[in-house]
Amino acid sequence: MTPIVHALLLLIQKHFLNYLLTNKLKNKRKNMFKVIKRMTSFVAMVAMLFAFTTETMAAKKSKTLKNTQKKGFVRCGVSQGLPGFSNADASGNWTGIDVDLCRAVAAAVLGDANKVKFTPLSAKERFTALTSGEIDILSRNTTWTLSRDADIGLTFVGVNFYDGQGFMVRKSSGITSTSQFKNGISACTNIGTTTELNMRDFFNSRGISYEPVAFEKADEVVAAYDSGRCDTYTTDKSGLAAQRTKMKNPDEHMVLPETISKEPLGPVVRQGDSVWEDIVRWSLNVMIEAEEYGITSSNADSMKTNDNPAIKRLVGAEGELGAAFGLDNDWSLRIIKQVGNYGESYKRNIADTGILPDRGPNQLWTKGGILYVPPAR
Ligand SMILES: N[C@@H](CCC(=O)N[C@@H](CS)C(=O)NCC(=O)O)C(=O)O
Repeated sequence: MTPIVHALLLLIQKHFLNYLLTNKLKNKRKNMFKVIKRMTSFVAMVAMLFAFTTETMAAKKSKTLKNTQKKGFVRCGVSQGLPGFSNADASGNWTGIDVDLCRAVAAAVLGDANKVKFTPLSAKERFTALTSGEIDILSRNTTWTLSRDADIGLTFVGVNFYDGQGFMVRKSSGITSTSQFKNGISACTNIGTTTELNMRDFFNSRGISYEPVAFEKADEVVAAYDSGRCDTYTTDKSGLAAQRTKMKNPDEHMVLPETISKEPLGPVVRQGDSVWEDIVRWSLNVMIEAEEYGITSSNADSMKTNDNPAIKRLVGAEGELGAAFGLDNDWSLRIIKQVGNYGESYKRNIADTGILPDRGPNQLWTKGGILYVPPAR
């Protein structure tokens, strides 16, 4: 029950008792006590009703939460295979930091991080899959831009990887900087991406003529570049590092030092369900803040008795953070225990796999990076 509702009920009770005492009933003490008794149980009933309604209100408000709980799994749109971000092994097990975000939401709303159905999507088809209702979270190395966010159907909830666009070339080309790019250069890339647009801006603003070679499927882009169809392969630098691992001879290629754009990658939800949007946003924030406070999948339970109230709140030992979303108070504890904090997820998926061992900007603000999330309180 919220403090406001509680205060309201006490006020009603007080006024009613005053009324009883100042009226004719004053003399009929026996009757009065009966009425007070009835009144008290009435107030208790109303209180229970209020408590029940406030708890279920959030769930009622969110059609997506209700449907997800009914279905028993989170419907998550991912890439068609990008190591470190969203990638399936031979048995169809998905891993990656984008995958972990969806697992975190499943742990929060369903109690089990494994209850996720992953839908691989090309860059071109990803937004339609979300707006048409095929998926409920798009967690697919997707850049947050004004036009995408302002799109009638889409809402970005945060950033889980700060990236920028780069270029890969064959070492044998002798190119070590984009300043050596010459007219007629051919560049392989994915259709339906910010990459295509940035590449156009980059070459046009420098007056360099270029030949775009674009494919819908990432594997086609990689294969085309790898077979020598293009002089350069351009995409997010994380993508270049990840796709390089798939090439015939990764050592024959290098990523040039220049970064030509800002690519803040993050999860997207359908516009119009603000409770669901909040759940996804705060599932991500919990992972980042847990790292900030040193809460890990292995020590989360023991943090329940920590002296720091901020830590206690994150593991559900203090406050009622879950109620605002219509969730229980262990929602965030489950995320940390089952999926881990952001640092654990980064290490497991991106650092230990050799994709990008250095966290760069994706380090906590307290350690010189730009990962800074609002407080969970
Ligand atoms: N971040 C950019 C690029 C996203 C993108 O689609 N990148 C490609 C190249 S790394 C990709 O994800 N490929 C994997 C796939 O299509 O499954 C965007 O949001 O437009």
